[in-house]
Amino acid sequence: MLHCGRFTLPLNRPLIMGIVNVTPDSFSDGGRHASTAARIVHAFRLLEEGADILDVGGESSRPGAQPVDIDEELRRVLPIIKALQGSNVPLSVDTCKTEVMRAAIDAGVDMINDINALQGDGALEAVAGSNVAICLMHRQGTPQTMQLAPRYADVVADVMAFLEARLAAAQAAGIGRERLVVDPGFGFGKSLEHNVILLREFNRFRVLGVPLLAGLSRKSMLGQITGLDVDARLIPSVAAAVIAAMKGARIIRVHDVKASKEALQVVNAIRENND
Ligand code: 9MG
Repeated sequence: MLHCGRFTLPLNRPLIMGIVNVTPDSFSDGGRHASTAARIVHAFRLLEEGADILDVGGESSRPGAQPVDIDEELRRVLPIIKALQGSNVPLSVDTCKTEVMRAAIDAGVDMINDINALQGDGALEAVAGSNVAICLMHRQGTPQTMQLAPRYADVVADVMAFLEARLAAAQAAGIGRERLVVDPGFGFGKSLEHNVILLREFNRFRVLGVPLLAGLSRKSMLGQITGLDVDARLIPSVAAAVIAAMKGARIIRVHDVKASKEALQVVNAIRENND
């Protein structure tokens, strides 16, 4: 079970987290859902397709993306969060900014997805007193620098040690384990080889004892493997989601909810209960 704001989520099958980008420069939809109204329509479509959680993000984290200021990020995400409040689905906000976390929690989100693993000033304190779930993700570097020269002594061991340390920091700040999720952060300061090893060895992260989230949807590692452009990566994305689910991921972050959901129905049918 994951305690996630207004919800207690069973994790006996992998959940689908649908991505709602509210950015003009996200790598995978290139600002296609331009207006707030269009993004809300898009979010409701993801719900119809079977998303279990929606993840709303106002700052792109693609390699090379430029940071946005707090006011702009709030201007992007808050209208979407408010519009989705009545939809009875857990809402996550994808942000590293403490002020955005606080405002989103006040607006009623159920989860914080922080690609900086609550290392920002005041971030642990901002979420500790709430009841939201938190995804702690590993990354090396920042979106501006992360793909320049990623280096690890042992990528699985290094990522594991980081996630262990962030879990300990979160718990020391008063955040119960039942609210915590971890994610090795595919594509965040990782070469193709690092990403491949992380996915191959994904099940090793289960030793951390909290639910695992995997985000592989349309990522460049899939383009490097297949030679396909970002818009043509549906099948590789679904394949990666299936692999992650088979190796123990409990939340899969995707753009293509319908296709991922159908593929995971097959995974669920053949998975053993404790797989
Ligand atoms: C915001 N964002 C982009 N990619 C992501 C991933 O792989 N995991 C998580 N938790 N967030 C992501």
